Amino acid sequence: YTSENYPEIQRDPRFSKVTEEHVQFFQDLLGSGSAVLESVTNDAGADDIEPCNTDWMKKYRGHCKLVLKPGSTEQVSKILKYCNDNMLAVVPQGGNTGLVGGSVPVFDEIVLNMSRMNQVRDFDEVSGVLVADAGVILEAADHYLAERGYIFPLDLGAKGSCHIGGNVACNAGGLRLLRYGSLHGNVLGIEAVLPDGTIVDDLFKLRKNNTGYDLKQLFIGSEGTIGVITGISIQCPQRPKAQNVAFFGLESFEQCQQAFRNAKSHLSEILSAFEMMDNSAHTLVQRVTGNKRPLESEYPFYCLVETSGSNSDHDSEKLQAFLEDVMEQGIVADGTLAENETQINSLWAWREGIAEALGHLGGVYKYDVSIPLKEMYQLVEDTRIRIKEAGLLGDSEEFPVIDVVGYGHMGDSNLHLNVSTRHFDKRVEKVLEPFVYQWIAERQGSISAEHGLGIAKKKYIGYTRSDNMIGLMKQIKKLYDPNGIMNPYKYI
Ligand code: FAD
Ligand code: S2G
Ligand code: ZN
Repeated sequence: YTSENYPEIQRDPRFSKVTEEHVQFFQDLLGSGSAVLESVTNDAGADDIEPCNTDWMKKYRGHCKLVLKPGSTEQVSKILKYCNDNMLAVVPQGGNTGLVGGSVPVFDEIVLNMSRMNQVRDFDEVSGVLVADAGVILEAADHYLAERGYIFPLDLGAKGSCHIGGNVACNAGGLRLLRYGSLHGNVLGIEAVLPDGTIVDDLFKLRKNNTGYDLKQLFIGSEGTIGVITGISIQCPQRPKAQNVAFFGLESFEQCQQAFRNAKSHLSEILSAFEMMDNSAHTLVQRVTGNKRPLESEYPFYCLVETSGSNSDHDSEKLQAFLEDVMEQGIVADGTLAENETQINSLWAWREGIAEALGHLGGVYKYDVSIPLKEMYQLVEDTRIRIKEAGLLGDSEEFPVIDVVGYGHMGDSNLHLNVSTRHFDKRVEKVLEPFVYQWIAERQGSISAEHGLGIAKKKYIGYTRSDNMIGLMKQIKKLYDPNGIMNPYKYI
């Protein structure tokens, strides 16, 4: 049978269906409590399984009948070896906040959910190296570090639910990549399990370790397709003592670029985030939250600038000079500076709350892309014209597109083009795909900046990667997962 989202995908007949005998094996291994949720022997378990079958956007829905929640790396190893020997397909799952349909089954794949492996294993207070289970929730990891004067080098709107293992599996970017860099640089070690049960024991805590191929890098961004990440060790920076946030209104994207350049030169090492949103995004957040906007008048663009440093007097001095400069030069039309932590959080909420607000309004077509900065906003304008020409912009049942919005991590040249609609509608999808991907390919951009490929972008990877590179990736996949049981139908 086929998946409703992707009728062209057929269930792979090589994969077994889960039987009562399989369920028995897993209950003997994990105990028959909450570590095994199943609706094979009776339908009663179906309700408990439902949340693992549907993604955060409620856009992708699988039909798994068995969710396994291992409590140790050993158990993961035994589970995967059994699944590999019995041709049972597996979807590794963290917090299920991924946005490309990678974390839920396409058909009846077993969900291997990491939420029970949620312990901090070790923390070195001098070096700042944290070793933790993959199932630790990002916000919990950051709270643990905050108590010790450190910060997790990643922050994103899903922090309350996503797992650090899922973050690593997606190579998530987020709101502070500009300051702390990518997980490819911060992750020092990985523990993972391959489908044949082999344990990848590479949990080093060293910043430097030049002893052979750096295989852990393969797991960062692998989206559950070559193994299950069970533990990570990560270099965590000192938590900044001083934090400031400024929120600006600007008349053009050209001025956003000038403000960014100015921020880099004035703020330099204390600049920790530079986010952009257009008025369409800002307006939809206001429509959903009902909150009063930070600035009186409306502007076509808004930027949120954050500084993080060790001395608030020094930082305020730099920030003051920056603010005066961008105001005097007329680069920004208006702005506000947070006076305290509450105002910092409320300004951030206008940026972090965009995804939530769009989800609240109905269906969203999300395009997380990297574009050379000069043209970053042009895609939003070209898409808005295309949607209008198709006659789909109307915020009504018949013309379901509410608006086309653009926001994102300007510091990383990462745009989040989101087409907000009353409901998912194939007419909208046909206008957008492959148009958006062709547009990106013509500018040597990336069709996925940080959210990964999942199932949503599997068929579009060729717009960014060459056949040669895709071929080399498939060789790696074949080497580590020869039976193809790991997160099938997705990625490459
Ligand atoms: P899941 O969603 O459960 O899984 C994601 C993928 O990783 C799947 O393919 C899954 O199979 C695989 N996986 C999960 N755990 C493991 C494991 N232990 N071993 C192997 N594979 C595994 N992303 C950004 O990059 N930047 C953002 O700014 C950002 N903001 C977001 C804001 C909101 C409100 C939301 C809902 C999402 C946002 N995201 C963002 C998406 C983000 O990538 C995911 O939320 C997160 O990184 C995935 O972690 P998770 O634990 O939820 O993984
Ligand atoms: C962000 C969240 C998901 C989206 O807010 O930075 O990564 O595209 C996004 O709304
Ligand atoms: Zn993002």
